[in-house]
Amino acid sequence: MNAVPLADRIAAGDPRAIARAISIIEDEAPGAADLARGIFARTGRAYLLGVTGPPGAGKSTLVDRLVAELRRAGRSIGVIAVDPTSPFTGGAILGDRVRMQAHASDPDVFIRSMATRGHLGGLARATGEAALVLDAAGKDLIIIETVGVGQDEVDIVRTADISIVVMVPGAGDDVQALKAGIMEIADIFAVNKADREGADRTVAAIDSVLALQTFAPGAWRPPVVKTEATTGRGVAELLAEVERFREHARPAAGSRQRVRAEFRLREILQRRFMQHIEHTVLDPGELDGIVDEISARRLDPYSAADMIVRRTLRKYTV
Ligand SMILES: Nc1nc2c(ncn2[C@@H]2O[C@H](COP(=O)(O)OP(=O)(O)O)[C@@H](O)[C@H]2O)c(=O)[nH]1
Ligand SMILES: [Mg+2]
Repeated sequence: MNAVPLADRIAAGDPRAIARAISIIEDEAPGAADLARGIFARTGRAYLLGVTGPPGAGKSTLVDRLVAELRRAGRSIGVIAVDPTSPFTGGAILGDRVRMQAHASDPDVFIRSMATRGHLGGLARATGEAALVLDAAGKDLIIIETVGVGQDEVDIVRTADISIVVMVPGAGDDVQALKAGIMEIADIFAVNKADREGADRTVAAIDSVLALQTFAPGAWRPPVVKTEATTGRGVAELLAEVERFREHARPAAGSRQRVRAEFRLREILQRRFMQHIEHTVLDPGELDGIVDEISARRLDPYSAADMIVRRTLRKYTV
């Protein structure tokens, strides 16, 4: 037992306390909710930057460059790398650690990899709460790297203050593919590996998709920036666009905070209600039985849900 409460050690920026707090939240260990409650009042200052894109696009390399630039500007940084591999297979997580080692001895940079599997309450929740910990620890900027595929990842990025979508030459030159995917969430496009053949074509393809959209007067039109993460070319331009967006979105910053607040509340409520229904309203194992009935087509899920809601309400009416 440590004499100083964990929340206070987090507030002091103690890296070991931060690491421990994130583990508690990630594992949904006892005390996770109390911890989140304890630090919440100290959050709300950090700027959340989402970096998303296909595996191998150079996101981690780019994040590493962004961190270096931002450190030069004196900002303290937290990085959450959401990795597609499990922590047991190592691979990409180890890769991220090694790549980020340049910052390993810098107390103002905290880097954490998170696995995409094994979060009972969902990856978006775990990531959001890890970001809260880093926010409470006083990090100015929190970068969240995700692979832009699943709904979880899209949810993560949607709750960030800004989203950079990383593309590479060749991939996504097909306009349809661009339209279908994560285009809608991009505040800035980075065409990384600009040293490769076809970068201008990719920029043009993204521009042509943007040209199909109508932007209200004064609305933000996502810029497309060419980067070369391995050499650092274009990274200063990318950061300049981040700053420009931040200024542009400043009047709406409250509404982004609100989106995040609503997302969080709805998520917690859903979880709480489900837990309540499973543990208090239904008998042990009853949910499984209902699922069996539905899967055997003897019961439809709508009637089943109605029945469960009615039973829940009945419990509280005399
Ligand atoms: N040629 C070239 N390679 C790059 C560039 N950026 C990253 N890479 C390489 O692409 C590979 C994947 O990079 P990584 O950052 O792990 O991609 P992530 O999966 O998106 O995080 C690595 O071998 C990087 O060295 C770039 O701008 N140009
Ligand atoms: Mg990566």
